[in-house]
Amino acid sequence: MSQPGDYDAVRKDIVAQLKKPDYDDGSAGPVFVRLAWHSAGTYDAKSDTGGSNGAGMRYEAEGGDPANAGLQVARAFLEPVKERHPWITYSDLWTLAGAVAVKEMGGPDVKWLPGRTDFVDDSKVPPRGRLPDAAQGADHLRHIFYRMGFNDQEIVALSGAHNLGRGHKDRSGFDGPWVNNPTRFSNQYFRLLLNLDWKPRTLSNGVKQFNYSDPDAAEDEKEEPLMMLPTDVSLLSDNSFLPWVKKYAEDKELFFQHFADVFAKLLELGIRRDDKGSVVNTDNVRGGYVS
Ligand code: HIF
Repeated sequence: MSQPGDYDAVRKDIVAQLKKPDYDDGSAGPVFVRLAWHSAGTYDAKSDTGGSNGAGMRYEAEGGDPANAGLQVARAFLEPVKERHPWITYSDLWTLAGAVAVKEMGGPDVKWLPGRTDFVDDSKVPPRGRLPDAAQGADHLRHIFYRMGFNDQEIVALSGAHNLGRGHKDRSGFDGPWVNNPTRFSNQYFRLLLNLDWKPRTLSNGVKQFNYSDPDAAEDEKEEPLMMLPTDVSLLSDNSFLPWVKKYAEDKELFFQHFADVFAKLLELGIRRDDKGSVVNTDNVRGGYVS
């Protein structure tokens, strides 16, 4: 049990939880990043609802959303950290785990601030349907991410997180990693998106994605194909998105800077702070705090 406010102790324990030799590609990092993003990505700027404040995924209404399939694994991996530091809220823990995972996998420092509170019941959980549908295209991406308050450059910078992890047939129905080393943060996603010959594929479950297999690999050395979602590929055929894909493919430093900024912005959606950094809008947490 650490002192309340000792976020460095929490960070350390999150790092310890990342190593998972028997899970996926050996790291819980990617699924932590997805947990952090899905907790924040329900934000709607107009109604000022949703976002990471509240940790609504603890409730069936949000946690059971098919868009969140698989994230119970990430939440379970973080449970021992919560047990060791019971003073931290789930909403802080899940967002911090995303920032720590990006850094540990070789990515930039994502600025993270504490102070989120957890809903005491499910009455404030945002409606389902706010997270993106990977089967769609550029218009849909704008619809979803403009709603949160992002612009086109930010949408592309965020997209670089698909350098991490993989699609799982038993979660989203998509299958495979985006890059060869899916636990290392880099700008490889953009380089592969631009440079490989992505072929449409319909999987046995009917899901449509894009695949790439090395045509020169010998039959017995064939690696698992790489994949792109329809939303990823849509970045290539959009005049406003494409220039950013090219910039980030060429300039890893620029991508890292922009990603750090935009991921930090994502984790802060819907959270208002005073000039000391304390969260002031706990009023949307009916009944006060749970931690
Ligand atoms: Fe993902 N994303 N995401 N995503 N995502 C999946 C997996 C990850 C979208 C769909 C999917 C972002 C945007 C979008 C990560 C991080 C981010 C999967 C596969 C789908 C279908 C889930 C599974 O089967 O396990 C769509 C349509 C998005 C709009 C562009 C963010 C920018 C890229 C915001 C983001 O940070 C991560 C990490 C994973 C890998 C999870 C894993 O368990 O390995």
